[in-house]
Amino acid sequence: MKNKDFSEPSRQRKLVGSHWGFYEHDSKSGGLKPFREDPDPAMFGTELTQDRLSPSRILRPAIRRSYLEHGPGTDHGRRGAEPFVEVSWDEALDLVASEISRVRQTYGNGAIFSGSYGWSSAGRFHHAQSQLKRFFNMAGGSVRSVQTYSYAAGEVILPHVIGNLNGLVSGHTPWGQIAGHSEFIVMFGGTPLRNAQVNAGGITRHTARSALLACRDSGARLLNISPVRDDTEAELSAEWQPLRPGTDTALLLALSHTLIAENLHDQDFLASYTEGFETFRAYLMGEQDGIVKNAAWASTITEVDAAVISDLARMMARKKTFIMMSWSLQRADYGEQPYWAAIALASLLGGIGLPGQGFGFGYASVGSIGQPASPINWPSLPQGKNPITDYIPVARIADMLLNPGTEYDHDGTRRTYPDIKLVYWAGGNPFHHHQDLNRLVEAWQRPDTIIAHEHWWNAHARHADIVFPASTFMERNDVIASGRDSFIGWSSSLAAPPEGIVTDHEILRRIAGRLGVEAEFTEGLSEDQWLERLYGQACVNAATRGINMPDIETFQNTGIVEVAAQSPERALLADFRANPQTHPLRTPSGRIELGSQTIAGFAYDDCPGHPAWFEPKEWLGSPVAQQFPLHLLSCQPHDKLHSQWDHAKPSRRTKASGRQPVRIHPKDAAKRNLADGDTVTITSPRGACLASVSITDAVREGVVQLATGAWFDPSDPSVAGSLELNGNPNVLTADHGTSRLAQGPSPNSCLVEIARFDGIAPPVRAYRPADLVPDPRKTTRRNEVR
Ligand SMILES: Nc1nc2c(c(=O)[nH]1)N[C@H]1C(S)=C(S)[C@@H](COP(=O)(O)OP(=O)(O)OC[C@H]3O[C@@H](n4cnc5c(=O)[nH]c(N)nc54)[C@H](O)[C@@H]3O)O[C@H]1N2
Ligand SMILES: Nc1nc2c(c(=O)[nH]1)N[C@H]1C(S)=C(S)[C@@H](COP(=O)(O)OP(=O)(O)OC[C@H]3O[C@@H](n4cnc5c(=O)[nH]c(N)nc54)[C@H](O)[C@@H]3O)O[C@H]1N2
Ligand SMILES: [Mo]
Repeated sequence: MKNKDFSEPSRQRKLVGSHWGFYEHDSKSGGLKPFREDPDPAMFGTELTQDRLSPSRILRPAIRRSYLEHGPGTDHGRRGAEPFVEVSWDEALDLVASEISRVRQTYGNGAIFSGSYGWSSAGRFHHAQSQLKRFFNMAGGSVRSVQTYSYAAGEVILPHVIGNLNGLVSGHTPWGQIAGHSEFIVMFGGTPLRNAQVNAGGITRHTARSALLACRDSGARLLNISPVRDDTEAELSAEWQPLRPGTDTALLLALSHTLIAENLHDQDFLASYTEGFETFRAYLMGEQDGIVKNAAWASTITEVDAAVISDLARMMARKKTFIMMSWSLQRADYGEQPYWAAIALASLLGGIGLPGQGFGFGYASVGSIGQPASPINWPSLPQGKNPITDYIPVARIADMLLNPGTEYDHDGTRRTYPDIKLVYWAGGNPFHHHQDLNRLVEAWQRPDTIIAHEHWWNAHARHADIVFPASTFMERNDVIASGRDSFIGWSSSLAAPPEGIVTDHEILRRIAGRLGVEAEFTEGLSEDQWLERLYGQACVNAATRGINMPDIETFQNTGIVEVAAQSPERALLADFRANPQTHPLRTPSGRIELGSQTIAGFAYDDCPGHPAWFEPKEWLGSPVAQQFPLHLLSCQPHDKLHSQWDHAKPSRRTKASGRQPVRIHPKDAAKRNLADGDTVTITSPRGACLASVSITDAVREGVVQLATGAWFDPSDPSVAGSLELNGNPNVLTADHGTSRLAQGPSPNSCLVEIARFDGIAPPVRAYRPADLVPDPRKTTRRNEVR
């Protein structure tokens, strides 16, 4: 009998792959319709084609006026406040090539920053950031960034505690080992399905909803611990335990304290599988600081009843308990701590490595968490080697630009910020992702040159000197695959880009030609040949696992090849649990480190050698709350991915009076005399934006929620810190590292005040194209002739 390694659909179909799933070409409308095999498709994707050619689209290369007149440097004009001049492709490409050469010759490649953080589009070849990194690696290298905005604090703390990133990025206990096994699922930050619509690199079938429903149907008790009730879907009928934002660590410590005080902790597990319990216990008992981290202590911090905390600990000890925690909790001051404290609590409960027990981070944060891993290593664009070794933690971008030469700490190292002269960004939007955008605008004035590839005249493009228009994901073919999913897909171009617009690869190829490194960059391959090579590599990787893949024509004609997961589903750390001697963790002790000598050795005042509670710089218990009494949570938007396609219908439809809605509790609204739909000013110690009021008791009192993604729209870009008009929360958030350990972003520690905006609010202008003016050099020349 022939063994079928892949499922081959009987009919031909054309698909487009994106971070939010696959869609089928709809030959009738010329647009996209949901992929019929996806049980729970992200519907917003079907409408995006309508705004592909919206007025926001960048159609030609463009250069900031003063930059065109005066060249690189910081003496002329203000980035973000100036009109642009459209120029020919040749002129823009020549200019960029000569500027890269100038910076390399004058300062060296260490003065070029190509971190270019951002999700760009799905697709293994046309991944803009990979293309850019490959380009610079062929041209002498550049300074890059490490970690993510998603889970930087988690990325740094986890290797110290469990030796790798399993249970955070991949390797989670699969859903099949939770549903039917867990009796009690405690979800810190909930499991909001709006986020599971999305998955970096794409997703074939959205299964998070059915996985959660299976947990419910198996009879498990579900508890949502969050300031926001609908962080679990209503259909799950989960219980809700609200708490003050940013206080989960105190709650987790008190749960641990209760277990120990009542002798409910699993001492065998602690003895065999953990290191440093005694350090942690002494901290909980207050042996050094005199503060006992008990339920009463945590109650004043979290505003959760002490009796509720103690009962919760007892319930956790009695039932097979699984601890889920969203990625959002560590995107806050001291974000390392809730993760470390959650692992400590799971260790005290003793179920780590068993089905239905233990911990995991990010279930429903993206769609693939808990899906069985792909048996095949999917290929991606080879980036080559970067001759420059310098890097920054990703969220320290403004610090770097504002403070060249300054020292800072990072995970046990002492580093120095480089002096960056040229910033090149393709496929990310720092004016979406970074905190304290008013500060970023000032930092953005520092380099000699800023180059951007974009589709739209968003703030990222508007704050650059030289802008290249790139084709969108629906205007090119690509190979789609996610490391956490068992498929490889072929994305077929739906429409040609506007005339003259090319791919990121093609833009970089043309610059590489001017720098004399085209052959290195392309290896002599066309884009089609690169796609063939990537698929060929996938076939080779599959063959090493004994899996037979279809030929490329079949692949392209059917759009998706799915391979069955081969290995049996295993709980996170199952091997370690089965035998800690033969499967030690990659920590210094080989065990789960509840106390870490390594971290203690760094002697950081903001991250000691065990899980600990620190008051966030901003939270409802801090002095800042006198003036700014509301805690702002900036969650992910349900109607789009980050800032992508904010100009398009699905996103615009959810706004009120054209602005991003801010959710507020009825009592907080009443205190401020606010009605649904009112335009309000939200103010923090750093800036202010407008938004539209949405009153709901789904948010806890004292908490407001404003999704990210509204395009940054300062009312007066010529001055620092003007009122933002569109409802972008990052003019409010603070820009400092989670701690000296991870230096991760901390947007969720942010206090604000809200007031009604009386009078006529200025209209949102974010979706208009940039001001395009005639070439000033031509005007001058004409004047000279006259
Ligand atoms: N306050 C607050 N801020 C946050 C967060 C939060 O929770 N709160 N979350 C953070 C997180 S987790 C993340 S990951 C970041 C996300 O931040 P980003 O990933 O930077 O956000 P995107 O909007 O996805 O930016 C992608 C940009 O690339 C462009 N683009 C898309 N495809 C292509 C392409 O093929 N080529 C080119 N050249 N451009 C392309 C899009 O138009 C868009 O401008 O935001 C972070 N910021
Ligand atoms: N539709 C859509 N999905 C997305 C994205 C998107 O832009 N759009 N972005 C993707 C990306 S890049 C990422 S990294 C993930 C992020 O995934 P997450 O980090 O999990 O997502 P968030 O929406 O930031 O936060 C989830 C919930 O955490 C709660 N929360 C916030 N602070 C606290 C706290 O202190 N304590 C507790 N207990 N709860 C808290 C908030 O109420 C919020 O609704 O989402 C991904 N999914
Ligand atoms: Mo993210």
